[in-house]
Amino acid sequence: MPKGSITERTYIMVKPDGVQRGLVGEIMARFEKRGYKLIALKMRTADEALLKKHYCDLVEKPFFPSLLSFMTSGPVVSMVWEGLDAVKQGRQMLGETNPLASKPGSIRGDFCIDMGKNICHGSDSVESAENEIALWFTPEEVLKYDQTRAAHIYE
Ligand code: IDP
Ligand code: MG
Repeated sequence: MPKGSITERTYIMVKPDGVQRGLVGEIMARFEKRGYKLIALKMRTADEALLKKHYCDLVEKPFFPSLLSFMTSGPVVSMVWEGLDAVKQGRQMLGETNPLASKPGSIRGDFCIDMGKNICHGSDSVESAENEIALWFTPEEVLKYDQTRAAHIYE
């Protein structure tokens, strides 16, 4: 078995621009193909109260009002992916906050140009992942099941 935890979890969200642009399947496919296990999935239009909690570290930023109106403008797709180094690998797969700094091959590096429309969210630490998962899902919505292909993904 690998050194790290294969039950590390990250919160990944396709933002309203990603949903509108038809990138939900593309983003999910990348995590599936990489080997991660999908353990929660939901679509909804988030309200301001939820987003103020989700982005609590950004509420004082000058761009926060536009971030809020963008994020409440339409449905988002929320997911929890589980597997080795899910948080760090998830961030690598997403790319940098600024698409200009995002390498081709990353989601942002392949599909977007503007920081305010960067199509996806991924937790930045294991601690924030656990907080975000608890914010966007009830405990019952986060599933436990065996990934039968795990023996082909992990040593
Ligand atoms: P992250 O999404 O890569 O974790 P954060 O710093 O947590 O980046 O910011 C959350 C989101 O707020 C970003 O994904 C982006 O959509 C938006 N954002 C961050 N910084 C700026 C900015 O300077 N201008 C406009 N939007 C920003
Ligand atoms: Mg962030």
